Amino acid sequence: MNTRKVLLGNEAIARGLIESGCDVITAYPGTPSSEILPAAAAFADELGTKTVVEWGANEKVALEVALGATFAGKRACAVMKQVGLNVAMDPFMSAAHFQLEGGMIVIVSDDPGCHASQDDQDSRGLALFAKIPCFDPSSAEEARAMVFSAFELSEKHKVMAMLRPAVRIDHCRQDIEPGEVSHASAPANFKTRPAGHKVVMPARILPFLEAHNARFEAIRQEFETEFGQYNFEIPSKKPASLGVIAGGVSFAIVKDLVEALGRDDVAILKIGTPVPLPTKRVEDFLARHERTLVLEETFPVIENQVVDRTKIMGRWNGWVPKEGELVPEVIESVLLRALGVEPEADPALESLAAAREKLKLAVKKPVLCAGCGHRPSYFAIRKAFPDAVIASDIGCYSLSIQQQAVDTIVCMGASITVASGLCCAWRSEGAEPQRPVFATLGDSTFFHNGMTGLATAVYNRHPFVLAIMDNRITAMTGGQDHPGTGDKPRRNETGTSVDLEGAVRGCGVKYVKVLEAYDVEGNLETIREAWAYAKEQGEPAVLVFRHPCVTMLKARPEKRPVTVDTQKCVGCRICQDRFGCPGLAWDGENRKAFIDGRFCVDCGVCVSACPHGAIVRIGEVR
Ligand SMILES: Cc1ncc(C[n+]2csc(CCOP(=O)(O)OP(=O)(O)O)c2C)c(N)n1
Repeated sequence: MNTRKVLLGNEAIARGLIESGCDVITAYPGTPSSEILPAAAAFADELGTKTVVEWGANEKVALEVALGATFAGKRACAVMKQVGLNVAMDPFMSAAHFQLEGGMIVIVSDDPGCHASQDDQDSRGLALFAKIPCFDPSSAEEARAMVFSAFELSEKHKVMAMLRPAVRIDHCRQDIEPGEVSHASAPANFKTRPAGHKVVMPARILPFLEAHNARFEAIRQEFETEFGQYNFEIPSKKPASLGVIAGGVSFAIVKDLVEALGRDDVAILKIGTPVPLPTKRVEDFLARHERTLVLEETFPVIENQVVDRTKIMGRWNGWVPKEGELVPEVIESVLLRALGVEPEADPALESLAAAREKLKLAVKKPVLCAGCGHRPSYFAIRKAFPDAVIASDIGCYSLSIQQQAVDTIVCMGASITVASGLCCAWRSEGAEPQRPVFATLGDSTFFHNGMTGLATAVYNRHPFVLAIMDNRITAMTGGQDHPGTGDKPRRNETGTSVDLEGAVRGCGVKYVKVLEAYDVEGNLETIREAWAYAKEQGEPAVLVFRHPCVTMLKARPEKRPVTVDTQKCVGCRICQDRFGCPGLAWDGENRKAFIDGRFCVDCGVCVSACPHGAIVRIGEVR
């Protein structure tokens, strides 16, 4: 019987984690890595392992929990997206220097092309910075195999290893032969070692550094030999006129292209372990080719580890674009130019562009779902204070930028601290804020990195209103649980839900009120009251706008169907520009709004969006 399964790249990685006997898997969600932890929980349930699978409140927490497990000799793994590694950077650097007892992998998913991220940073560069080995898969199957190798290498050298899949590997699908669990760690045992073994202290660091550098060089050798299976050459059939060195999905793309173009004169060196670079193999390849194109995403990590780059055509001399994803079209054009062929315009792409032009297709802006509780929350804040500065954060609610209700976004948790900074700006002139200051963030983001900022704001007496948009889930990344929900990824396991309002009060906030997010009119007074309190008392006030995420509702919500009274609609577009629900469409010919039944979910909230009373309920609440 054929037992192969088609798995998502992230599922293949998860399968590798369970099969390789990883004992503790922790993560904080973030595209493109989010599916790894839930898939690991599902495989652990299916195979009946005792694997601990847990979400951390943020990536620093996740990495430290995994590290703690390795201190007791267990195999552990922490999973995150690339910007999550910035949050975990502090323990990441410490962990890199330890002589670990158990195997440890950190899986960091990169997002070249910024499909769902604020930047396209290359985590391989941070592996190089920390001097830890990095595996860069070019397929889902290889990513799964690399999990085993990363644990073996980690245990051999007592070093943390990185697996760095990029988005196209995380989200590709490939058929894979699943295996059984093939490794068991020794029973948990914290060995009290002579001081310094698991303690980073300045006095102990120098010998750590020496040992760390030595093992990095030893691993470089092993990437040429024992662990060298991920680095191999596909020789050209004819004498090569061009060499290509490629890593990650760029290898898979260029390999297919060279075959499809029938170029027998191109040799390819695949690099699956870019850090530390197996320099002998690379230099040997460079010596045998007059010119070599280097394809990697997104930072020149391979390129920069080569001392003599004179034969390299890469980012350093402009052959490869410095930004943007290396999608097949880009690689094809770079490859052809490197071969001295001027790429021809693709007729299919040209006719697509012409069709787009002809149809005058409007660019669809990303919007909140119909019925989302974030929309009326922002609408109410803007209605109460049209001149408020609203420092926002990263989550679904950042889409309220379409409602002209988002003034700043920096990174997770920064809404609160930016609001603090605004208060400090006015305070530096001896004045109180000259405009109402609001910070807005979601429940998951509050637990991720909001609490420390809030405690700081209370301590320093910063007068702003924090609105927590509590939809009881981490929605933007696909609906993961967090400390506020209390649910856990493994079947039959329950956690404890951390009380959000209690956490807010624990940070020292005295003014905390919970609002039903849908009740726009009813909330206006409380919003005004909260700002008055913050200003008068000189301290933060907190409003929790609560409404469960509509895409994850467990109960059927009440239906409150509405229609637009065309007699009353004056065409002011406030419902379009300030409320912006997909269920509220615009009739350009008659310059009136109308309800688009294809998208409307009958939540009835838009009744509050029209200042002219043109959106009206029809029939009874169902
Ligand atoms: C450091 C970091 N980790 C993870 C992410 C991915 N991410 C984007 S928004 C978000 C949280 C969203 O949840 P919440 O704050 O509850 O808002 P919601 O989307 O549910 O409205 C996450 C985890 C990120 N952008 N940055």
